[in-house]
Amino acid sequence: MRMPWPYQLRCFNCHARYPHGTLNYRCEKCEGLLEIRFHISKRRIPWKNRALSVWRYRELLPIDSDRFVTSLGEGGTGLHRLRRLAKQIGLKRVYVKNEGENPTGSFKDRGMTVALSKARELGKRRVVCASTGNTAASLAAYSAQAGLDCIVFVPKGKIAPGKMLQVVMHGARIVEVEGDFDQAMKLVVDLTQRRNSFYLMNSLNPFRLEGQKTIAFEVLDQLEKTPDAVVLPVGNGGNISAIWKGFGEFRELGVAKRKPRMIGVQAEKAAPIARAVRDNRDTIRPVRNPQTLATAIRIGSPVNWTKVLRAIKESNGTATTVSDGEILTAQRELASKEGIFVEPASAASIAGLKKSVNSGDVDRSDLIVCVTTGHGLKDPSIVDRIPRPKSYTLKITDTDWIDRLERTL
Ligand code: AN7
Repeated sequence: MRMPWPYQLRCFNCHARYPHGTLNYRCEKCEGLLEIRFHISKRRIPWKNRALSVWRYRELLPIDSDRFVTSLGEGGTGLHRLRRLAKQIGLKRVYVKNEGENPTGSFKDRGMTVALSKARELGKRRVVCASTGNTAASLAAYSAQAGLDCIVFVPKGKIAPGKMLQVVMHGARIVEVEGDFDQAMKLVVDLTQRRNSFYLMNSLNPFRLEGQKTIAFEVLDQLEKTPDAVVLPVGNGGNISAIWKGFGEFRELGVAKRKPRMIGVQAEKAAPIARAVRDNRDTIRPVRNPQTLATAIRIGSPVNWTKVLRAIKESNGTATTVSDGEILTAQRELASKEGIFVEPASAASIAGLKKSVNSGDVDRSDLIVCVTTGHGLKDPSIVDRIPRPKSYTLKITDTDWIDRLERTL
């Protein structure tokens, strides 16, 4: 495979530059977030004949040698056109980029394949993250393949059962923090700052975001045009920032002529980004003790907030909030009207889209892509929160059961 195009590590805030192998997660001068900057070349695009996947875009991924690549076949997820639900919402062209189709059932796999390959390139043996569940599940799987020590910090009792099962099954070491995600995140940042041997795999690690930007590349390649808006759930804000970066790079390359508006969706009681956007502030106020049944996005102090606010502003986008009830309704509608089963955090994108139509942030003629970030089977606990459908008991001695069944339909 070909080598990547030249790239640099740069401060998102003050633009200070750092060597590739830096062990910092923030700028030494101003504490800003770091990002990867490619020198994008307008040469012929080398990936046209490769299958849709994260590694299709090899030249735009910051991995120096293929020797260390760890992959489970991530990316290449479906872009599904909604018909019945789109009509109900009153829109003509709505697509779902269904990231639940990734190997561990969430978009995190895109970032993990790249960041874990980087960790191996840097000679790291021990990887660590704080997580509301999906990052931990993904990191555990990729670490298993690579044979690295994996330690995950999770808020005790606050992650979905399916995600916990994945972490256990893949053999990660689990630290259950008696607190929420934001507190777990602080502990992990502290740990990785004090001990260089622990490599941080949260989205503060800019290599993660490089994998996740391929969502934008794939959407452009699948649609063959630029959507008017991309709607997705926001927790720590890594994904919305990464996708925005991806659209920017394809624009620079000349593959796309335009860029979409980015619309972030948060749960009402865990909405520091949406509040800042609503109040037109350029900083966030962390939410203490955030609450939502969408545990994946139960985050009050998003580490990537500077990148998120810039993505929303530059794209002329916005952010909105949805209630837990609206999330559950959207989850069931997507499953029962379109055959797509996503976890509650992901359904927030659909709930947020409805809100945006009603508020006029989205036009009825717009071409929309909702990113559904994780699979519905991740969180079976939801079964207790939805009305059970009627079920029938059948005695096998009944002779007229077919007639009786027909009468109930
Ligand atoms: C399904 O796993 O933060 O805004 O620790 O699992 O990039 O944080 C998960 C986040 C959306 C929010 N949808 O993405 C974690 C974690 C699902 C998620 C998000 C998450 P970011």
